[in-house]
Amino acid sequence: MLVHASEFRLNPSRRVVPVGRLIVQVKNIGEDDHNLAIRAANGHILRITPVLHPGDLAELRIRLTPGRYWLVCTIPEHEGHGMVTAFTVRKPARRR
Ligand SMILES: [Cu+2]
Repeated sequence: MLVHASEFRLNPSRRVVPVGRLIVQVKNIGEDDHNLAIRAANGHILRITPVLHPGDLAELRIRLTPGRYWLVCTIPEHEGHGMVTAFTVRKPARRR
């Protein structure tokens, strides 16, 4: 999954991903500093990048169980300005 971060939104390339290992690449395409965290439904931050300056790239790697998760920028007030979006981790379809 690739995520573009800018003022003030997070734009992920996918909103549904299969269960298992997930690699999230994030690029700050904006003009302010941002970061990217993966947040679970219980509010826990599972992974977080360092602060990304304009043009910076970072990568998060994680194994996730099925469910709903959030991508969020944790820089003060950025989430409230719109830098949060959900994605879903889904079990693979059963083979026939
Ligand atoms: Cu931000």
